[in-house]
Amino acid sequence: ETTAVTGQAKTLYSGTVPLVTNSVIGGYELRDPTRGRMRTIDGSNSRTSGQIYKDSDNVWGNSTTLDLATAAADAEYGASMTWDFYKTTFGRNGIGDDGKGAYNRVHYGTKYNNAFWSDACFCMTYGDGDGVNVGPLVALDITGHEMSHGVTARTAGLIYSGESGGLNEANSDILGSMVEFYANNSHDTPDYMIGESIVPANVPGSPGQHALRYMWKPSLDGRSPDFYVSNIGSLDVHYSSGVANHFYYLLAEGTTPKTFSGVVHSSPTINGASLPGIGRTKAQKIWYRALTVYFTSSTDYAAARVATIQAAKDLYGATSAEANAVAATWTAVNVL
Ligand code: ASN
Ligand code: ZN
Ligand code: CA
Repeated sequence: ETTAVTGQAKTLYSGTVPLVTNSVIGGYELRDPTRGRMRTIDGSNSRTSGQIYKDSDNVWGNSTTLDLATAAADAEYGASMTWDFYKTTFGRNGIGDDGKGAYNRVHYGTKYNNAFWSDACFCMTYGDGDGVNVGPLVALDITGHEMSHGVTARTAGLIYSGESGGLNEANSDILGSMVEFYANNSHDTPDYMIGESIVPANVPGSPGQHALRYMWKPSLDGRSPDFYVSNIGSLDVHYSSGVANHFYYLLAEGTTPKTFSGVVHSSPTINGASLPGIGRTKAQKIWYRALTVYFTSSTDYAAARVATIQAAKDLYGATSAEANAVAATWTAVNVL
């Protein structure tokens, strides 16, 4: 009893893009019957639940925060791209691999500077930001990040503290940025920064590139180590993630500096080693196989090294260049 139709989203960060919505009596609702009925609800600045977005002309938002449906358009678009990324790249049918769409809740609280996944509601929640440090937290890499927390919860179950917590966070940054590459949106071009679209250019203390995290050189955030240190598990999970983010960048792209979104990504290695990079297509397959087949709730950095090498051997052969590259790349970020 759903009727899929194509509408238009006038997003804040990704330009005007098509959206699949549901035709109902008197108009449309922001629910996608072709992607597990995933939908977006309006938090109305409260912290309790809200109502699904409805519209009379199937054009959602107006590309500015003045229209309350704009953040909803971004969230629904980001969730569609994330759904398609997992389906196309890994054959995964939604977060739980059961065809069921999660839901988005936007305009949560007042000036709320965060976004989060909840297993309890099987939903993503997005704040509007205070407009000084961050704007609405609904850009592609953020939606991909939050939905990937759902995938982690349904697969490896990495505990959200210590080294496993850093790997949990890194998984969300890694696959969130791969969503950005998958979408390849001309208004939010792909890169290895996390949250660059939501950080205003003039944010105090921002180190030039203006993002929350920098995968090729995590220390650009002023907090994350670039290389493994034995007490890394005592850091906040959003900083202990840096070493795995750095590993993934080097595995995919290598050490020759590359420019993404107009920013030169020049990545250090602990031993000065050069790495060629095996490309995103292979790197994401290796990472996802490790996550879904070998990682457990207590996987730490040493175990992640073993797991990703095994995943590469499974996919490309025991003596493959890819398996050797995984080992050499962990070594280059001091995970031995
Ligand atoms: N936005 C944060 C994250 O997904 C929320 C949190 O700290 N869990 O990592
Ligand atoms: Zn996270
Ligand atoms: Ca990004």
